[in-house]
Amino acid sequence: MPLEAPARIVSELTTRGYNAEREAVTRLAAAEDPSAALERVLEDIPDDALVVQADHVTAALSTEGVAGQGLADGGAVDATIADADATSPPNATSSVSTGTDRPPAGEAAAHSPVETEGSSRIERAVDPDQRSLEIVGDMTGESTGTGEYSDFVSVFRDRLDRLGGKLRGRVNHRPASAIQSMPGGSEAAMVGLVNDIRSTASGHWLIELEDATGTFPWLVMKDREYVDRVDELLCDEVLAMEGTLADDSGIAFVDSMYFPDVPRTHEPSTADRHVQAALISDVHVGSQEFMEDAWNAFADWLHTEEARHVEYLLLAGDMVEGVGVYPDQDEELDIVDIYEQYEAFSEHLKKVPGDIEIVMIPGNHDAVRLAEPQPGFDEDLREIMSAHDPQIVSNPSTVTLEGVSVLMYHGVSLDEVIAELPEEKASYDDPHKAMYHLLKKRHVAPQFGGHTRLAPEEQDYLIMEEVPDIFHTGHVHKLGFGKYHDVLAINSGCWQAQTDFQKSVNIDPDAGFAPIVDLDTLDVTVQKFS
Ligand code: D5M
Ligand code: FE
Ligand code: ZN
Repeated sequence: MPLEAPARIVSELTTRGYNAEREAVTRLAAAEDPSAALERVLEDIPDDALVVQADHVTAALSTEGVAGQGLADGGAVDATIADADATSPPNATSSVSTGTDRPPAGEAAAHSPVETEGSSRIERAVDPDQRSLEIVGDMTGESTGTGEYSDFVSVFRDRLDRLGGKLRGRVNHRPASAIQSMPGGSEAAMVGLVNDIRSTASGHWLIELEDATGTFPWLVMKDREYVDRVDELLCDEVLAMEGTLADDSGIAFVDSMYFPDVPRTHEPSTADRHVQAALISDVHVGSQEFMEDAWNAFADWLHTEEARHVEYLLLAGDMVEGVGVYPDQDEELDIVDIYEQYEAFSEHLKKVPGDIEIVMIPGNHDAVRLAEPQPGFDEDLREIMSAHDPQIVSNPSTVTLEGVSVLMYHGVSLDEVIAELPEEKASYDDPHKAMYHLLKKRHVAPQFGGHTRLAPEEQDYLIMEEVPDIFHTGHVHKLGFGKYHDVLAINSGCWQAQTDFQKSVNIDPDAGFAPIVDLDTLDVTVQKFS
C-alpha cells in the first residue's frame, strides 16, 4: 500500500475547509486506506469543528471495522488522492512516517503510549503549556513618521543616544564642538555617527564623526593597526574614536576605535527542554521559480517523526514574489495578482502542521511599505493568511521562544554590507559573516540611502538594543550560519530557483533548505528538500 504524503492529505482537507492537527494527519497517513479514512473522519466530525484533531481520526478509525464495507466504496475520492499521490514529489531527505516507526532507543519512556490498539507508534510531544512565545519591537500600528526632515533628525538622534550609550562608558568623550577648542596635542575622544569616509592623497583615511553639536574629522594613518577596520565602516553607524589632537586642533589622529558590539561576555539563553525551530525565508510564491515540490517535501517532513520536536516556524520575509519589485519582474510571474499570490501562499502554509507556531515578518517583495522598519501585514492580508493564526509582526522584530530571543530581520542591508566590505569580510557565499558586522554595529541597517530605505520614526526601531541569542535573516537567498561572540547568525536560503536576474549576476541561490535550530543547545541541522 503506497503511503499518502501528508501535504496531500492537508491539501485535501483544506479544500474542504478544514485545518488539521499534525498528529491527525500522521494518523490519516498511516491508515490502511488514507483516502477512505479521510472520508470517514469528515463524515463523523462534529458540524462546528474547523480543525481535524487526532482524536477525531482515532474515533473514526476505531469504528472502521464495523463500517468497513461502506468504506471500501469510497471510490471517487480514492481516485483523486491516488492520482495526487502518483505525482507527489520525490522526497530526497526524509521518508514519510509510516506510523509504525519504533521510537529511538531511550526515548520510548518519555512518550505516552498511544491508544490505538495494536500500534506501537509514538505520540508527538506537543504540550501547549510548555510553549512560550513573546514579541518585542513590533512597530506595526506604531508608525508616527511622516517623512519630514524633523523625523530624520529624531531617528538619528535616537540612534546616537542609544547606541552611543553603549560606548560612552568606555571612553572619556567630549562633544565635537568642545574638541575643536581643546589645546593642540591633547588626548580626545568622541562618540558619533559616521558622516563621511574618504581616503587622503597620501593613503590615510579621514573619517568625519557627527554628534548633536557638529562634526569633527578623525584621521586613521595608513600604518596604524586600526586601518584594517576602516574598510568595515558604513556611513551612519555609531562608534567612538580616541586619539591625539593635531597642533591646530583641527583634526585628531586615531589611536583607538570602539564599536557598540556584542560584549564578549555575552552568554546566550537556551530552552529548558528539547524543542526545535525551523528558520526559513524567501518563499516567493507567485514566481515561476517558486519550488513547490521542495516546499511540499518540507511540509511533508514536518509531519514525520523526525520533525516531532519542531514546534516553531519562523519566516523572515518575501512570502510572495510580489509585483513591480524589480524591472521586468512580471515576465517571471506565475500569479500576477498580489492578493492571489497571498491566497496561494496561504494554501502552501496550510500544509504545515496546525500545531506548529508560526511567526512572520515582511520582506521587500511583500505588500507593505518598502522603507524600514516595515510594519506587519494589513488586515486584508492577515485575513487571507489567518488559517494558521500566525503571529504577523514588523521587520525587524524580536521573538523570544522559550527564553531564546531571535531577532528576525529580512536582510536588505546585507546587499549593502556585501557591496561595501571586502570580499573576505562579507560575501554572498558567507552571508552569516555579513550578519556579524551588523551585530558588531548593533544595528540591522546602518547605512541610509543606498539599497536600504529608511522610514524615519520617532525612535530607531532598527537598533539592536539587546543582544539577541539568534539573529535570523534571509533576502540574499544563500544559506549560511555561524556564531559571533556566541550569537547564532543564520541566513536561511530560499524556496525560489535561480531567476534570470540572478543568472545574469551569477547568484546561485541555496533553494529548498530548512535550517533547524535546537533551542536547548542552539545547534543547527540543515534539512534539504530539493
Ligand atoms: O533578493 C534576492 C537577492 O538577489 C538579493 O541579494 C537581491 C538580489 N536581487 C534580485 N533581483 C535583483 C534586481 N533586479 N536588482 C538588484 N538586486 C536583485 P530578493 O529580495 O528576493 O529579490
Ligand atoms: Fe527574497
Ligand atoms: Zn528580499
